[in-house]
Amino acid sequence: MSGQVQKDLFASDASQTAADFDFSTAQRSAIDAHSWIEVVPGWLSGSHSVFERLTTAVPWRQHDRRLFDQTFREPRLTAEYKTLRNVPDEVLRKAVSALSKYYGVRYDSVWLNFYRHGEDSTGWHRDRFSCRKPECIVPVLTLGATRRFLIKPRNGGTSIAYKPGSGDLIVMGGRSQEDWVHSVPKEPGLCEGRISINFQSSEQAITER
Ligand SMILES: O=C(O)CCC(=O)C(=O)O
Repeated sequence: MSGQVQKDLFASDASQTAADFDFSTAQRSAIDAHSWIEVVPGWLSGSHSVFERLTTAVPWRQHDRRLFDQTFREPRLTAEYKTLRNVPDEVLRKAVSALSKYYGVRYDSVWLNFYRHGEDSTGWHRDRFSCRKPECIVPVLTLGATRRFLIKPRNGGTSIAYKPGSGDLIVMGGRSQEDWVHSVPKEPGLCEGRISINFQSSEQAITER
């Protein structure tokens, strides 16, 4: 199908939701000699309806985290599905298959984040639960509001900013979990929520959080 975008219609919501199984909009950029970011704009169309469904279907929880001997309430809600058949939306289960096929990594669990508004955020970190190998491929799908996604060298340096909108994929590859850290900073005044879905593979990682 040269020059034509192949959309795979998901059975659950065929008129609304489709993923670009050809990844025809994918743009990969090296961020250093060993790490890359791939942006796939508009990978999932109909993403706002998936966002709406997940806000109510997922058992969101707010966790306490320990950092430097202090406990703090994480400013976002999260959930994890360690078994794909429990993922409460067929669109996401199909997304897992599409990503596994395209990137050659068997994704077998998903971690979800719900940033309810601009005061929710996540600080600089590596995805240690998605990646324990020197090189990994970690896709993150955005649903809902556009938020800034920043990535900067772990040893210091200037950050690179991405602005994934609803349905866009950001894929961190190569040594981007080893040599880089990423964050989603607060955006005061923003009322709209954002869900991000982090696709995990036990081939690449440990699974306990
Ligand atoms: O929300 C995002 O885009 C990033 C999520 C993330 O890095 C994480 O869950 O560890």
